Amino acid sequence: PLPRPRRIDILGIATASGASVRGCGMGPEALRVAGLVEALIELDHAIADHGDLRRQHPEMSTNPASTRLPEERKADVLDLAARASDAGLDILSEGNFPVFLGGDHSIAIGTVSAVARHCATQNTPVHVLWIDAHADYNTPETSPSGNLHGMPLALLCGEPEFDESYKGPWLGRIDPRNVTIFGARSIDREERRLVQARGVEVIDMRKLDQMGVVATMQKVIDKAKADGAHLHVSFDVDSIDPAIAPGGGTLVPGGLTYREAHLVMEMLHDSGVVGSLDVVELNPFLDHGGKSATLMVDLVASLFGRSIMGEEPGPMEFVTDSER
Ligand code: B3U
Ligand code: MN
Ligand code: MN
Repeated sequence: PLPRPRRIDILGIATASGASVRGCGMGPEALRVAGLVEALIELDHAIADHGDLRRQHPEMSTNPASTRLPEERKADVLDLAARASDAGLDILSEGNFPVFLGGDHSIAIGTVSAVARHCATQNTPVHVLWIDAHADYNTPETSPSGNLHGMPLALLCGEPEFDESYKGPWLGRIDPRNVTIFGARSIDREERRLVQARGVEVIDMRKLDQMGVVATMQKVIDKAKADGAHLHVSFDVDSIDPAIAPGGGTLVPGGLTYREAHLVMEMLHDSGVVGSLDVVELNPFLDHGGKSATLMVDLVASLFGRSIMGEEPGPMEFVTDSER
């Protein structure tokens, strides 16, 4: 089972600046209202909630549609990424398990950067499991929308099309060959060319239909274990089928079922290789009565040891990256 972290530290990054649909800035609060902290306490975990990072000033737009252009939002994304990176690094340095609540998926620029900076001090490789309907591997050149939530992986993997203006402790911190995208079913043409060229592992929905969760996830877990890696899980709510998770701004039909998603989390728990988690793209404004938020809380609980037969939680082991 997942070696028990000293403490699970929750940090919200309340922003939609990486997206063109607004509302996922309310994600952290919706996850709290849906009982995230209570669910983890019920599993006997120690919890600290650090509250939310957010922009200092209310959202303003100069364009008539009252939606700010991607270029106007970029500074917010990178500012929050820098703050999330530092806050995440503090949490990891103390030996705690960060759970980052988005926010759109651009928050992963900061969160994964925190993990990479921490693991560099421990000589531990970082593997990333990106559970998502999308690949989020566009560059400013290939992006059809200009939205940064469609680009975090490409930035973290050091695609050369990100110029000086994107510099920070995230550029090129991740080896694309240590990234697995899981649940994909909407990848742009140029984006597909890039992930293939860089050796990113893509377990798309077709592969999942054919091979199932167990075989595909076991490969991800075995690879991380063989490498002695810290596995960062970045969970985009839109990976799940819109019928059971309608609370997202960029829904794509044909997603993970309820049981598939839980099995992923249960296997990750049992593997003991996960060291950090993002929960992103939950849009409470579009959700149906908290349905998606509640599902996400239940999935996080599965990752942290909730099981149907309710086996006793393991001993409160303290694991650090140097001990992996
Ligand atoms: N690939 C498209 C759409 C998209 C990616 N991630 C989300 N949507 N959430 C893009 O804009 O890059
Ligand atoms: Mn995403
Ligand atoms: Mn997505």
